[in-house]
Amino acid sequence: MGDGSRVVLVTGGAGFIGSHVVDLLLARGCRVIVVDDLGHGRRENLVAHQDDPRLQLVVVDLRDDFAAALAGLPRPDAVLHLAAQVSVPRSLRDPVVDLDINLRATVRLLQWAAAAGVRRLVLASSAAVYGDPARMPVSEDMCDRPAAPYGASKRAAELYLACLGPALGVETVALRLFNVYGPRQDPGSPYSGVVSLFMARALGGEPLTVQGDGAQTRDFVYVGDVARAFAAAMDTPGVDGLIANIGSERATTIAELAAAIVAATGGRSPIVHAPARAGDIVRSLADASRARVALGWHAELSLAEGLARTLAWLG
Ligand code: UD2
Repeated sequence: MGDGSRVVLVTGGAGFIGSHVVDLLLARGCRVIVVDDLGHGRRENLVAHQDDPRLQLVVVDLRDDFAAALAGLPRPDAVLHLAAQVSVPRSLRDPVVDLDINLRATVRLLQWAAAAGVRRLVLASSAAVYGDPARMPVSEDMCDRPAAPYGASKRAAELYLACLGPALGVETVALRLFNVYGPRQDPGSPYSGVVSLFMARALGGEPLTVQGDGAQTRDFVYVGDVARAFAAAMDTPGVDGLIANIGSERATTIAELAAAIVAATGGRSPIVHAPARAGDIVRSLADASRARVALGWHAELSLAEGLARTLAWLG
């Protein structure tokens, strides 16, 4: 990168992860078009760039006529597709909405990208494609049993990219994100990420609710590291068709996470227990060696440092 004439389109660019991708692209000299319906995304996430003429925000839902909204704008070199229906429980309640947003809109976006002459499309996929796999850590070939429509629609989107991308002449990469955390993650819903929920409660001196025995593990990856993965997926030559795990390769139990957050916030909050969440995955841990080899990417930030940065932002 570093070429100021490059244009990158980021869907979901006003969201938690997307806005960090936008920060990085602008820092590297790109022009950025953000497409976001501002359903979960927030203008505040992009406020640092409000006077930057290289950033353009187009407010449109990808289920609507987004092509009309994009007409007349510069042709992007790459599309980074992070707009999504992100709630696993909602995908069980509303599978057709999940399908429309996570699969149908992705296919339409790929067709638009082909017509616009876009070189490469990078999809934000998910560790949800794995369900509860028999072996840990998970590598990319173990993905046949998603536990919810969310994982199924993400997997289906990967498969559409794999067959349609070559047919339409668009290179594609899918990044399977593990549990992303960091500044701008919204603790506002019961289905928000556990880091943001625990931090908000700990800062308020309220109890942290560990669902289940707390021995379930997750692979927490810092949002800044994830943004670097998107930049690498966009720029690395010779990776057409790549699917890669994006995780820290470190397993943390939810009980450990709760204790670390209580300690980091001054230790006032009690930790209480509640029944395990229906359909909760017991273990999740990435084997990210493919990303390391193909993209030269690995997670750099330790969980302790990432939590400290997240707290500083909330603070
Ligand atoms: C993550 C992703 C989801 C999907 C999925 C794939 C987030 C926010 N969600 O879901 O989009 O990719 O992975 O498998 O990253 N917990 C508590 N107390 C709380 C909240 C959560 O104990 O107050 C537990 C919860 O029961 C679970 C763990 O923390 O065992 C992580 O929950 P989560 O909602 O942050 O993320 P997860 O892994 O279900």
